[in-house]
Amino acid sequence: MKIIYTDDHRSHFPQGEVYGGELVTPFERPSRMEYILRELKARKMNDFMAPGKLNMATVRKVHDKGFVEFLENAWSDWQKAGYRGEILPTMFPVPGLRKKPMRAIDGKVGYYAFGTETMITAGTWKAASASAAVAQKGQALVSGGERAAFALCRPPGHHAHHDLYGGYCFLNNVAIAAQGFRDAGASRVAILDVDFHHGNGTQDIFYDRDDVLFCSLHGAPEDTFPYFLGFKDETGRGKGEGFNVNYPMPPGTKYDVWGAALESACRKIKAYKPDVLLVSLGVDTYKDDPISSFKLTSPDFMTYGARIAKLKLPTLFVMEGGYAIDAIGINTVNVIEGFENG
Ligand code: SP5
Ligand code: ZN
Repeated sequence: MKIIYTDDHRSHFPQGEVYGGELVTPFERPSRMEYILRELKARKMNDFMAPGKLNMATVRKVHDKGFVEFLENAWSDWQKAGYRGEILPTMFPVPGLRKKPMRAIDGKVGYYAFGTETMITAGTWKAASASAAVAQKGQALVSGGERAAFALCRPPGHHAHHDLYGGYCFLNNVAIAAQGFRDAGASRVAILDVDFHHGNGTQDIFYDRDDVLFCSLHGAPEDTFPYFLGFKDETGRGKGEGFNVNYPMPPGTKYDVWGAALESACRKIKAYKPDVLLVSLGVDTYKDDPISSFKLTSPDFMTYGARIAKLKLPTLFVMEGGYAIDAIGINTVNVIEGFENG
């Protein structure tokens, strides 16, 4: 399978992540890609391609115009304000306050962020826009007839809403690719999100739509990030009613329960008869992931890759999370290998 990748992700590496009241080295770090690349090459998966130029028209169909401009200009605006650190919000327009357009960069940051763990730094826009271009290239390949492709995106995207960043995500790569499939002629697009965390951003973007089915398997929001979205009763709105399916699961979930949820999601996807499948591929469901609580083993990743292949759909894998660095390569490539042999 073709793998789309660029080194541009390296320009996003904030010095800190707010974690348990400390500033720690971000879990979402450039070396994640090195481990995945090494394992791909070790298994003779060498069909690499570079992305093209980012098609901004597609980006603007899933993201707010002001939000995209904010991301592009945030670093220079922060510099102009005289700040010496990285960009971190201090105030949010939570219910009770008012969400009005802001002039001050500090106000804009709170307006467009949903949390505090994700810092913006000098190279964030370069990396985030390149990551979206990686997803777009994968979409173009699959739209052009490839059975499958792997968009090795970094930074990840599935937490980014129409107009909010957070959870290590800035532009929603999988949503941008899904929109690209629609624009290229697909009538129905299915997104299967297997990252440990709920794909709150992807859900938000497609919540009112019936042309994109979103299914997410994740840690129950009462227990884990992103906390305030991803409940079972979120099923879509208006025309989108019935086209959003959440599978929240408790801490300690093993493959018996997780695999049953996957089976249910695969049946929903099959019944939807999509033209194409996107997989938000996070491997933070792994038992040793430092910020997650599911208990999948490395062989489980191969098993579920094969199950996804049985859907027999043109498929684009889009990389999301996974923070057990020494196993991220094995687990990610297990999914791809399981799919290819499945
Ligand atoms: C793409 C993706 O996987 N984003 C995840 C963002 C999670 N950020 C919040 C981390 C907070 C972790 N708290 C873990 C408690 C473990 N004891
Ligand atoms: Zn995750």
